[in-house]
Amino acid sequence: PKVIKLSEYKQPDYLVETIDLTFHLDSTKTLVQSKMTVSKNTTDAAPLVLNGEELILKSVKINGEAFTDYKHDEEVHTLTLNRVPAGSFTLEIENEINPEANKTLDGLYKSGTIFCTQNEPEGFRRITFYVDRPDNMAKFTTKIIADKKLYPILLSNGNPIAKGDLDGGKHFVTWEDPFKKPSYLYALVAGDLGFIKDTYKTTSGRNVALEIYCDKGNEDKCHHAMESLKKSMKWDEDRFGLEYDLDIYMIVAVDAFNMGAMENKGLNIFNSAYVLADQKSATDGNFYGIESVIGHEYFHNWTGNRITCRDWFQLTLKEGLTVFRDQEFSADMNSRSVERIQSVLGLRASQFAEDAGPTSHPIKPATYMEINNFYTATIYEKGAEVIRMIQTLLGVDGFRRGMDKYFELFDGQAVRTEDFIHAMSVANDNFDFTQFKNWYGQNGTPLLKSTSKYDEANKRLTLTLTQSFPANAPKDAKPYHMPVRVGLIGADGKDVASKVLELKTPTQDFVFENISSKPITSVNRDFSAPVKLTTDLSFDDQLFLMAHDSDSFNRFEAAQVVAQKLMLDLIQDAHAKKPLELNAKYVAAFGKVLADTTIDEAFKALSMTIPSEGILHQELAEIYYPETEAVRDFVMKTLATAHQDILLKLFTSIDQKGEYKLDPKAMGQRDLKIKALNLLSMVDGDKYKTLAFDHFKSATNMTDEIGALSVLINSNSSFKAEALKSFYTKWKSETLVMQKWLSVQAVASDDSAYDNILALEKDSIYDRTIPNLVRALLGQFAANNKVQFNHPSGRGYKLVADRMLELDKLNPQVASRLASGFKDYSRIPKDLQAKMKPELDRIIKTDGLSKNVYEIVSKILA
Ligand code: B3K
Ligand code: ZN
Repeated sequence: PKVIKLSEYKQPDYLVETIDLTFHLDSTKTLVQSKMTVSKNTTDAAPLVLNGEELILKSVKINGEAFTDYKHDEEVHTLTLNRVPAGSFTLEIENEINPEANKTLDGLYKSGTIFCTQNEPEGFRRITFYVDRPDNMAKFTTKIIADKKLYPILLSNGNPIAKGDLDGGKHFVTWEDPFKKPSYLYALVAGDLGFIKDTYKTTSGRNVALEIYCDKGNEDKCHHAMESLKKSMKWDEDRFGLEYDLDIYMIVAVDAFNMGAMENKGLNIFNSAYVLADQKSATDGNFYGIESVIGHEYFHNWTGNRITCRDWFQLTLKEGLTVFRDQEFSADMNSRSVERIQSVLGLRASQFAEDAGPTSHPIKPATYMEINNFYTATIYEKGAEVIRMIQTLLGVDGFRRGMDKYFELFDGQAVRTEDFIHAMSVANDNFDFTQFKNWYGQNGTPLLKSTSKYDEANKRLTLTLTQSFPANAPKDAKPYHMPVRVGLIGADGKDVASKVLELKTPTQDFVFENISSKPITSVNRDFSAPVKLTTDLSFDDQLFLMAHDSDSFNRFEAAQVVAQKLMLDLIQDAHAKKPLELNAKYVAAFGKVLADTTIDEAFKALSMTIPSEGILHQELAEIYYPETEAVRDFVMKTLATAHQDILLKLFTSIDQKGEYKLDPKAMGQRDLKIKALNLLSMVDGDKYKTLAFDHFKSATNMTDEIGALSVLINSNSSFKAEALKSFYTKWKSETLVMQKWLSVQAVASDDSAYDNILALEKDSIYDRTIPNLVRALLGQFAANNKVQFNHPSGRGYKLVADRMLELDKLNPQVASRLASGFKDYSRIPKDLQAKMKPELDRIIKTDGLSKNVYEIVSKILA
């Protein structure tokens, strides 16, 4: 497949100014009529080349006359029109598509009985022939014609301007979007949908109609999404002075969707997992995720839609910025410190792993084969960290001035990351971002080392920060400009100094004067730079930070650093078949945190996090999967056995009889109970497994119900089978809940996971054309059941490779994401490599492989 390069960017030869679309909707034969005004955008003699994929061309007219001087090349997906008029002209095209046969879930397709679209990044070319790239911005109108009984609701972007009945039981609605937009933001929905309605009054007093659509019967599960939408609208006004700009905002929930949600102008389309929730069927994590994704798509209206990307290499311009905005929104709506810790844990689990592996790329890549492969943790989450660093360098007010400037300069345009940086700079006395821009073009997680020296005689502390690059960074990598937030803590636990240091050179000394006694250093507070930090702090210093750091992130982090170090040593012991022994000081410190009554429940629950297998694998030159799992189990069991009384007290003292609430306190309490139960279940004997089964049976909400079920499965309790069965009987008609049921079984650590997966695929609740179900079962197995996926027989590899190849024919985007399980290839033991390699070879040699899968697997094998 062809490699697309940023360095070869060229403006489009032709631009579309307006496009009027008419759809005659039909499940297998939809007629699309498009009428565009087109004008030339180059002085070169160039034909008009339109993108188009899987389209049946019916007719072409220019300025009202039939036009025949074209070539439709279905191999390379283009329609080339030769000798088109010199000035502006109208181009009319008719084509036919088959939405029901479209299982790629890109373009126009059917999710159940609902017609819907997904056009980012290159789906619009599956609807009609077009200059399908984000720097071509046009005004869209849409007339939808469909059977009135089957499809009473007809939606598209903008405002409805006409509607009426037609012959033959049909009706139509016409929509007009007053804002110019790229085709990737285009949307259409039709169906017999249920909905809820509300209104929002903007600061300037305009009323906006809010509508959320779903399958009939699910209306009651849309209220949390509606509340989240109103909160998002208010927050963007308060924090960034940004108001919504149309009279109507619609969200549609569908079951068949490739990702989380899509920010189409005025008509978001969502994976139903990010809309539908109620106490009984959704976890606290689901409620939290819905608020954040509703926010994310809403915030795109300004950062993405009003100002969009010039080309797809700029993806982080809208995604990194919008993730940063949704993280800040979540922090303001919930607990700021919990939000920060959770997002850093997420970054480390996915982005750090990605950045150290075969598909490592900078937040602004220079090349791609398939752009769908670049909707990654790096573009999104690391991108958000880069934006956060800009805010740390400029301050919250300076950052806001930069945002205002960004909209002042670029509203209505398709721009580059450099334009964003330019706005930030001019709004802040021309702040020099020259070196900071290295964050955009260099891959690999930077390493940061901190050491300190205290000079007693002069009451002076010198902190030395040293940055370096990981092995896979570019050969000519240049030092980063890093904001490093640092605190110095006195013996009484109080800060004696706190500031943001700017590290620009490979190594730099920072001097603090008038420090009366030797302090403990707290470095990279709030995770101010997305780096891997090592320090000269002793074990006791870390325990001191755990108890005293005023920065909640570093208080949390200290425990992780200690646990990680101990566990990495234990993994080597396990590999050498030495007996395992857990450091007693750590066991005691863990108990202190459990017993501390000054810590709130949410933070305590987080502090009970034992570094995940995935995090530990990142630190291993050669990955020992069973040893890592065994060590983690050993650590949890040792901690639990030592502290069972206090754990049990934590579990029983939180009373859940009152009203079900979704505030941070109530969510923290539920999380703490499950974390305590999970630890207790590791203790020998049946006592706590019975407790878990009781918790499962008496649960009145999904957080407790699925939490307890997963504890029963992980502890391989004798209640496991009964619990799984009763859960299935209770929930089998709710696909979102069944996805959870599949996942807990897919990640089960015992040998039965493999056979279970084969059986579950045959269950009537499973459907491989629904991405959520594939991800819940096979995606979870490949990514999060490391021991079973990497089974010495190689059966895990073969299963996932088989499914990838089957799915690649239906939905290459879903197939290519399953490949992530293979990304450890270069670091697994030789005997596993010998099993994995033939599967990777088999995939890459398959005829007709999508470029999605080809790109990822070829990088793994490189
Ligand atoms: N912009 C979309 C993602 C589209 C992914 C296409 N493979 C959702 C989001 O980031 O808000
Ligand atoms: Zn986004």
